[in-house]
Amino acid sequence: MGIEFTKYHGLGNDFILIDNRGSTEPCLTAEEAVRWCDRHFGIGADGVIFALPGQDGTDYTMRIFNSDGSEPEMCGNGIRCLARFIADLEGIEPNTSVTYRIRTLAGVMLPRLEPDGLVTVDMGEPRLLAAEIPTTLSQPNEKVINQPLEVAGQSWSVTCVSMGNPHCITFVEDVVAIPLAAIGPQFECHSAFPKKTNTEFIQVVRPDYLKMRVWERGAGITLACGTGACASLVAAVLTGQSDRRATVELPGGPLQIEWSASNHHLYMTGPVEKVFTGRC
Ligand code: ZDP
Repeated sequence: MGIEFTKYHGLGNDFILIDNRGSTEPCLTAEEAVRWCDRHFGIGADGVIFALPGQDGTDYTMRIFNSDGSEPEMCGNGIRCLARFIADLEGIEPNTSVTYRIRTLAGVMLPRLEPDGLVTVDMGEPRLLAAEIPTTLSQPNEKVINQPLEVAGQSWSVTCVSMGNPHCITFVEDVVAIPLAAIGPQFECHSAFPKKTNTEFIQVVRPDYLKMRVWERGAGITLACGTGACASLVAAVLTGQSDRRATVELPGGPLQIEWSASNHHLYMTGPVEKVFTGRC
């Protein structure tokens, strides 16, 4: 008995995937998801993702709980994992090219399994206005680019981008030197972010190569964050520091990110791996 699950990860950002095609509501409560994500008392993961039936012309719906039980609008690495999970459920041969239309709380996303095993996701357009992030760092209909933010007794110059979920990006000389565990929570819960925020520190190594460390809203330090990598490339382009196509190196490995100049969508390409299946 129990519920069958499969663990996948994208660059070490790990998720418990559940076949929830039989119902439009997730089969776990937020509290159960917290217990399943616990790395000592549970399965261990950065989040739980449910593959629900599609609606309004989409193939599937994605819902996700963070490891603290909060529900984010979107999840970049998670939607790559979801695409592979669905292909496995549907019995699609490995290395077949297939695109899914996935409904999320941030709109429709299009992950595509590539013949080489990588997954590319059309993440849609970034949102840049303060009201859309949301943040009070600028007037509601203005962008937040290199704005000062007081955290831990220091003034940081931050740029904010929404990929459906909120991101606050700070450019630094050396990402290794940032005391992430100490300051991450203070960015996440700063009063300037009414829905809290994901927090990325970026070191521009070259215009086509960025290094990133992340403190995720509701999950803390993770090895990778797909929406964060996309938001960070947008911030780097807006501040004149990078090309529209770059490699973003995360602790768990590299993602390829492109901000299309023609349709303004973000395209994220990276790996997915299945870890194991179990029952809980
Ligand atoms: O916005 C949030 O609350 C994030 N913690 C959601 C998860 C983001 C993720 N790491 C990603 O890859 O985009 C899954």
